[in-house]
Amino acid sequence: MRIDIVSIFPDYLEPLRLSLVGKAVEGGVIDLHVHDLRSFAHDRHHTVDDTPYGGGPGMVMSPTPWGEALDCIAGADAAGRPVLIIPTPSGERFTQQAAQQWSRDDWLVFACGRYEGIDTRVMEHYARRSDWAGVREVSLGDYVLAGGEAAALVVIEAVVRLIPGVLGNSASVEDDSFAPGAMEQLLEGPVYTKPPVWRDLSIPEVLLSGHHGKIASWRADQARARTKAHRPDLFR
Ligand code: JBK
Repeated sequence: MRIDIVSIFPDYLEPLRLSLVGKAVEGGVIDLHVHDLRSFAHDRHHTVDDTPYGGGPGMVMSPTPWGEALDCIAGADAAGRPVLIIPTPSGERFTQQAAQQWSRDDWLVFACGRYEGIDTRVMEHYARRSDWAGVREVSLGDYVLAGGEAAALVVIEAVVRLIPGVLGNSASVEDDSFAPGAMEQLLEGPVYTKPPVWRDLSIPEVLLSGHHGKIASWRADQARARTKAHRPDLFR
């Protein structure tokens, strides 16, 4: 899979060189390209923002450098059709289902906005371009970030770990809280490892019983209790 990321803070994406995603990059599973949006702004100060039409606070990212950057990334000789993903608080909620869908795509391009966002015509334009595979504006949740970079890191990690061969143990993917077919839509319950007693805290007796049926039903009870307490919205 090819992944391109456009940002005015390319160093913000350096964590993609670490850990699980970093190994996928080193191993050639991911062909990663990080681009500095300012290198596509040709004025003296490499300006990427301007005041909003209609007035209001803050600044809006100009469509001009965005168009140059995206056309340069997916030029006339491009190997395929990229999906343009734009993290924004006004997007549709990012879910495990979207992560699974994108893990099967060949090419993802992330546009990381700052300030009050990117001029909407950028999304309109690339949604209509037949040499692009679509535009998805996605939000991680109802809170305010300084820009799309941290959200892009989250989306990329969620996607890349689903690519076959990236995770050592594919059973852990199927066990994920939000994986389709996981215990309905329940959160995972508590987990324990050695030592059996830690600071006066022991582990639930049932986990030492060796009775796999009892362990499975205890875990299901725990998952239901945790979901009811932490995520009543998931609990029917
Ligand atoms: C937020 O994906 N998000 O949730 C997001 C992206 C960019 C800015 C934001 O404030 N919440």
